[in-house]
Amino acid sequence: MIDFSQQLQTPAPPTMVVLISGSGSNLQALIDATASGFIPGRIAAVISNQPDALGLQRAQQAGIATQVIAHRAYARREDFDQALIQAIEAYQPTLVVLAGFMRILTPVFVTHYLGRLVNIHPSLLPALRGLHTHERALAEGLSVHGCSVHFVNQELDGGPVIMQARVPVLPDDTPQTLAARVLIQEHRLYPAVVRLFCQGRLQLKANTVWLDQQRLDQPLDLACVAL
Ligand code: NHR
Ligand code: GAR
Repeated sequence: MIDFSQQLQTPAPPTMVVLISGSGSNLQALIDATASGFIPGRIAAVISNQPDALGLQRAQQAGIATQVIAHRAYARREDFDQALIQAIEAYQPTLVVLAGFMRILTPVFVTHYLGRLVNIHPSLLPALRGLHTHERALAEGLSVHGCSVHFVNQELDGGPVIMQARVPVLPDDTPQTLAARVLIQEHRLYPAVVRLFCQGRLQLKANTVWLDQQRLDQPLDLACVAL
C-alpha cells in the first residue's frame, strides 16, 4: 500500500509577528505584500510598546490581532523582554519582524529568536548605526544613503546584513526629504526580504547569511535581485 498522506498535507504557511513603535508604514507594506500573495505567509499579530502607535490601527483595519506591551510598565528591560517573549510565543511565529521598533532588546530576547528575528534600519549598515541616521548622513556629507535589513544578533544594528537599497543624497536635502526618499525604498526592501525568508531560502548560520544554501559574502542589493 502506498501512503500518499505526506503529499496531501500542504505545509502550514509561515507565521509572522511584527513589532512596532510608531506609524507602521513598513508594517503596511508587509500587510499589503501578504494580502497580494507576494509574501507567502501570514501576519498573526502586531505588538507595540507604544499604546498610541498608528500602526495598531493599520493592523486592526487588516483584521490582525494587536497587543500593547508598554515598556513603561516594566522596571527592567529584561522584564519587558520576558513579557514580549510570552506574548509572541502564543503565536509560535516562524519569523519576528522589527518594523520601526524603538526599544533595544536584551540578550534573552535576541538569543530566543536568533535566526528568526530581522530588523530594518534606515542606513547602509555598517554605516550609521543607532538613531537619527538621516541627520547624520547629511552632517557627514554622504552622497549615497539608504536602508538595510539584517538578522538581529547581540550587537546593536550589527547583525549580518541581508539586503540593502540605496538612494542618492541630493544637494537641497533636509533630514525630512531624505527620510522620505529612504522610506519609499524601505517599503520595497522589507517585503523582498521577508518573501525570501518565508520561501525558506534565507538562513543565519554562524553569524553569516545564507541564501539558497550558499553563503552571502556581501549584502544583496535590492536593485539587483530578481523578485
Ligand atoms: N535590539 C538588538 N538587541 N539588536 C538590534 O540590532 C536592535 C534591537 C532593537 C531594535 C532597531 C534599531 C534601529 O534599526 C533595533 C535593533 C532603537 C534604538 C534605541 O536606542 C537603537 C537602535 C534601534 C532601535 N532605543 C532607545 C532605547 O533606550 C529608545 C529610543 C526611543 O524610544 O525613541 O531602547 O535603529
Ligand atoms: C523607518 O524608517 C525605520 O527604518 C526606522 O523607523 C522608521 C519607522 O517607520 N527604524 C528605526 O529607526 C529603528 N530604530 P514606520 O513606523 O512607518 O515603519
